[in-house]
Amino acid sequence: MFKKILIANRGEIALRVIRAAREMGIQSVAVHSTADSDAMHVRMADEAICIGPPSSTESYLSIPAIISACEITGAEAIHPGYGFLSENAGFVQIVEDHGLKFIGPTAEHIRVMGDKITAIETMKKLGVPCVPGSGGGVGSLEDAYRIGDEIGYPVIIKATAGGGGKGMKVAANKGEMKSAFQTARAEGKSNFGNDEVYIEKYLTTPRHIEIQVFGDGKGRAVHLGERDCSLQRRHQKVFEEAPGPAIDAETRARIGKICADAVANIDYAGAGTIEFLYENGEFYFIEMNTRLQVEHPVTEAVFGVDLVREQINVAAGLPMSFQQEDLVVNGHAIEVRINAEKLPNFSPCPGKITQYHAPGGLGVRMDSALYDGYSIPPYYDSLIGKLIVHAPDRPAALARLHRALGELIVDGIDTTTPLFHALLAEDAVQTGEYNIHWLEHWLEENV
Ligand code: MV4
Repeated sequence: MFKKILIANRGEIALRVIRAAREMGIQSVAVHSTADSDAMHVRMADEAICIGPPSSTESYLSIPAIISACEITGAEAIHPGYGFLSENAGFVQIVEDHGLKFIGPTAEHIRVMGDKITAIETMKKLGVPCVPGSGGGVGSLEDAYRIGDEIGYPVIIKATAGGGGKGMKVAANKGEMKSAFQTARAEGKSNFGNDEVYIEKYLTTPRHIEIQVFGDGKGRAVHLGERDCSLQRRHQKVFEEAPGPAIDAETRARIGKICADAVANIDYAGAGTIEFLYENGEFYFIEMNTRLQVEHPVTEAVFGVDLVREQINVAAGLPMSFQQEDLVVNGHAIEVRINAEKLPNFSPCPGKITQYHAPGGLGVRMDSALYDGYSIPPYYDSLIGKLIVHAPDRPAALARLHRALGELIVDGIDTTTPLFHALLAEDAVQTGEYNIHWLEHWLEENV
């Protein structure tokens, strides 16, 4: 096992990794920008090292600075958290070239899944159900029209390098194809330096269901069920739950086995998430994330596992601590993302926290790097906390979420907390009868 690992991240996820490391007897090294000298991850780690100025590109994204920090401190492995360098195949290659271990999948797996066309090709070959569509890249408008006729409208044109909703355009009919195709290409080019696009049948009212998978890198893999993350605003998740309200045990076992077998087949190592759209009882693969996700705690809660401990174990060459038969859903978990944002526009709201009180009690977990008197810097993501509740069933989890939100105090700035109080009063949230468009429509009418 490693003696010392470096965490190439900040905020709550850095604390999450430091905590797992400490329980495993592993020393932790925090890295930070000059804007984060007073950040909690710097205080909580065994060692901390400044790697650059506030701008992420010159600090948390600076590969030379992070590799140097490993060399200076003697850290043997790097946990990337989520965001930043977590899905950067070039970074993984450099880490390994320096004799260090990346706590995550191989550079090759990250590269294949990072390009959506190669991800779909790979998953299709592995027997994972995909959206009807072009399969490969579509290079000309003529080909786009031909595929539109074949699969039928509406269709969606997606940039292979896309993300966050950029480089994605719907064509409701033939007449909209030209502009949608050209815009998707142009957005791919300008946002990601890649104008390759593909086409899929546009699913009008799906849910976003993602399957958590975990592999040992040696041909063994398991699934840890699904998360329903349909409640999103502008492609940012705000409320996530496990199990999915629309998924029963048989469905979970069936799609879960498909996903676990797929990643076992490619010797996938560590945590991964296979994203699907789910409509009329059918799953349609859309993309795979090769990182630990923000919402991983709801899966940890219902399966009673520590995914970060498992990631570190597997990176060190040890086996996973569970087999598929050990993994049984227990109860229901919900996560809400507390962002430093001001409603109604969700505008970033950094500033000084004059008072912070985390909720507690049975079945409540608050993952946050906040403390009384902390000043949230304006340079980074607005996520300041994740409130996760776990209870025997969904109604009890909703009640517990209501109770825990009532205990949360974050004074001095605006947060998304009022949104969750309002959402909990909605029938659709209480019944779980929502899809990927529900929140956007609700916000238009209510916020
Ligand atoms: C789709 C889709 C409908 N049909 N693909 C949005 C982001 C990207 N990750 C995939 N996205 C979508 N792909 C087909 N064939 C609808 C969306 C979509 C969406 C997906 C998940 C959660 C929220 C969403 C909001 C708008 C559109």
